Amino acid sequence: MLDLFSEEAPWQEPLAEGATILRRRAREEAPALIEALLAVAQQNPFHHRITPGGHRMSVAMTNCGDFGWSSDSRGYQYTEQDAENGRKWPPMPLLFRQLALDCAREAGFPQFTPDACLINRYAPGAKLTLHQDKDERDLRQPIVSVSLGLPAVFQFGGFARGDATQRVLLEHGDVVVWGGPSRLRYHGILPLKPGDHPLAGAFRYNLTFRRAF
Ligand SMILES: O=C(O)CCC(=O)C(=O)O
Ligand SMILES: [Mn+2]
Repeated sequence: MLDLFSEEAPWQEPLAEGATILRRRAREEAPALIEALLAVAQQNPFHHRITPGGHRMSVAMTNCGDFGWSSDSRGYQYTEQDAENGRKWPPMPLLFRQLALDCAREAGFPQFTPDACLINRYAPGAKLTLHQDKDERDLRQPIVSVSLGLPAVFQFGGFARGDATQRVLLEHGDVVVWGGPSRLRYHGILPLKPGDHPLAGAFRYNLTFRRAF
């Protein structure tokens, strides 16, 4: 299929102090990223986790890297194994690691060393309510988030759940990096609208790179 935008160079949009959108930054790598994440999911399938409050999450998740994030009735945690099957998480593909390092550096965080990558899969209607990423030990390390497939509305708020939020559309290949003074900002994803993406079909995928320990 002819893609009129494939030659478009990536550009940066500041979101807040310490938070930047790298528009289209991962577009070139996207086919390989999707292939690699599907390979991870073949080794360790997507699951809908249960929140500590007993709700089934609408987003399906898996992980790769030394540690993986998950949720169950006891709370949120990073573990070396998937509690679902007792197996170690698949290794983080080199392509993932390199992209995360490059994006972090371009956004002003040259010291980023991710040890975990959470892979989210959104089907139509799936959402992530406003939350902070705060289960990581060293909050000086940023979060690097890569959007693939169908577009979604990202909410980026303040330091209390009720603070006003910015709403930004994240499209295929967009990368958001937040750290420093923005590291603990609330953020979320509004319910995904149905669609058909040439590479991802009915889904949106999101990779978040983190330093867990
Ligand atoms: O899907 C996204 O863009 C955000 C994901 C996120 O905030 C998370 O997994 O903690
Ligand atoms: Mn998050």
